[in-house]
Amino acid sequence: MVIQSSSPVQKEVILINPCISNFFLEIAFGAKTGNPLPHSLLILAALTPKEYKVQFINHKLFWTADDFCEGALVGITCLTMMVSKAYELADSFRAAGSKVVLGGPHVNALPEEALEHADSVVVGEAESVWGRVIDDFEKGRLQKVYRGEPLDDFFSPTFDYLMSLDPAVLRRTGMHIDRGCKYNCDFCSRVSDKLRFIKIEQVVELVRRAATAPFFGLRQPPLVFIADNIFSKPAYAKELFRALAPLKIRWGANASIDIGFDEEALRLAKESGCQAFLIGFETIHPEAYRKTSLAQVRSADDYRKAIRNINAHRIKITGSFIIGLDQYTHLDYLKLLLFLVRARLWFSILTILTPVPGSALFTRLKAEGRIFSFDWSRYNFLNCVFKPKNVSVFSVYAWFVLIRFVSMFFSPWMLFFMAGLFLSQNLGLWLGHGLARMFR
Ligand code: B12
Repeated sequence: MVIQSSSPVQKEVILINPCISNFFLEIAFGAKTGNPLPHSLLILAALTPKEYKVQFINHKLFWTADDFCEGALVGITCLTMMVSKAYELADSFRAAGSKVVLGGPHVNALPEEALEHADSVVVGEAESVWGRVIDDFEKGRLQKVYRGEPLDDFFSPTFDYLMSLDPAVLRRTGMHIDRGCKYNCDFCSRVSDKLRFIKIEQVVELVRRAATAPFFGLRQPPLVFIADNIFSKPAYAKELFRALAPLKIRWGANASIDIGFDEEALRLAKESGCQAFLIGFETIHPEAYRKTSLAQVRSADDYRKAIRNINAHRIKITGSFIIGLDQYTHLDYLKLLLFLVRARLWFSILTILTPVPGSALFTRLKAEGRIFSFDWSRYNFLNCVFKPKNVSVFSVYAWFVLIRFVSMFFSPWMLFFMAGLFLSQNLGLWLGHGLARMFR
């Protein structure tokens, strides 16, 4: 997708979210997530001076030599699974005579590697440094590394820009509400852990605006809150739910399992239009993570209690589980399979443990000599790139396929949802792409 904003002046910033290095996965992930424009790029656009023409390029599959222009400032956001493609694009833009700046979780973890393909890298959050990057670009003195600080009020500088966007774009990209996380799971690699929230009045204004987007005369689909965990700070979450209630929207968000034990939070969430939570259960051994090991959660049975409580408020649950954790033996995989069969989840997500650079897991497994592939294009959560502790790599794949396949039949919405999404999005995507190319 390419979105262009019109401006008479020719100074240009090109902001790119690359596609996944594997073509088939790109199509599958696109069908699953709809490839929303990442907030990082919206933020960079918001912080770019008005006289610049800003062009977004999101998951563009096919590139021609004409796409690589000279004289522009090119910013590319990098997740690990996309970084090989990002480096390829960066090399081509630099060869054509543009300047390239890389940022995002992968670059944050491995800036030296990224610098082999870029003029500059931004380590950390961009809000405090993007203005300086632009200024240095104009003066022809780009530095190698810019270190961004996590600002307390990280959101106000981008608020007006977001409010000026087409409500349909706002709705599709989701509502960003927090930064950081109160947990510190070893497999996670966010850029900053410092927990901060957007002012509730700002969230409400954005939601109001997004709610005005037309949706083919139909009722709008639920709005997604882009949060690591909407229940990071229960007091904030409850205040937000109260403020959302009068807006009569429907919404969904990531949440942690502790919300399942807070009756007031569940009631307020439902009254404010909550339809579903995505909960990272990760493992049937709750003691493995602070996020899942609570006074109320000592075993997989306690998970079931939380699931029942949430379902009792007519809120659906998508449960996310990881295959390949060190604690798992064959018996545990069997228990996980049985858990998913009995859990009555609306939808379940299963991924293979992946030690992304920047995570504590990456540092530990690397030090233990257990990572056998550093080919980042394989870091897509469907490959096992390390030697598991108690079972073989083959067993990890075998359990992954078996559990995924069997659990699918016990979560009927999963079949329905996947088929619907796959058909509608891919037809739309391919038709749109074809038409766009024909009329170019
Ligand atoms: C929301 C989210 C999603 C949403 C995306 C929605 C959207 N509109 O973007 C959805 C659900 C689609 C999603 C999917 C996936 N996600 Co996700 N997601 C997140 C989450 C929770 C927040 C991301 C976000 O918007 N943060 C806010 C933005 C503003 O922060 P940021 O991206 O870090 O950007 C800042 C800086 O990094 C920097 N920056 C970033 N890019 C650039 C570029 C330049 C040029 C510059 C100068 C600066 C810069 O400036 C920004 C502003 O300060 C993060 C966790 C986290 N907190 O980061 C995981 C996270 C990004 N996701 C992750 C993963 C693994 C995935 C999936 C692969 C999961 C899966 N198995 O399906 C898929 C990928 C699908 C795809 N095609 O992209 C990992 C990435 C790890 C890695 N190193 O690659 C993260 C970090 C979580 C984790 N477990 O570690 N995700």
